[in-house]
Amino acid sequence: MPYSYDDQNIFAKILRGEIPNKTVLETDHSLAFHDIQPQAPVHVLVIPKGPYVCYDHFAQEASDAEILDYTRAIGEVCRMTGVEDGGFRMIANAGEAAIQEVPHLHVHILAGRPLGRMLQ
Ligand code: IU
Repeated sequence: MPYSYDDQNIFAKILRGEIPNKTVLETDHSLAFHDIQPQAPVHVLVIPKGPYVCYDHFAQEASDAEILDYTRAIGEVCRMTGVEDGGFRMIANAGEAAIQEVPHLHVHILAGRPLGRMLQ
């Protein structure tokens, strides 16, 4: 399925420096920042810098360097936020069924409280 990327989405504006963010980590191909409406004591979003709508789009079209960088950035944020001791949850919503609000791939990292047994 071909994906079409909207470069006016809010994360594209953050990446262009048009909107501020609370950065946790920046690498060559990835940016991690605090969610503006945190759902847990730790709620960080990790995004690739490239124009990818969702994980499927990213996996199909990103370079090996981007995929390696993004994967490692997510892991590093897990360590930096100190969430490994108590555990954490990673979520990436895609499309309407998952109620993806921002059409730029983002992984949520949630931690710091009991997160329940099941995804809602
Ligand atoms: P979703 O998976 O697309 O539903 O998540 C989008 C997230 O982006 C959500 O948790 C918002 O609070 C968050 N967010 C943000 O951090 N900064 C913004 O300017 C906007 C949304 I709009």
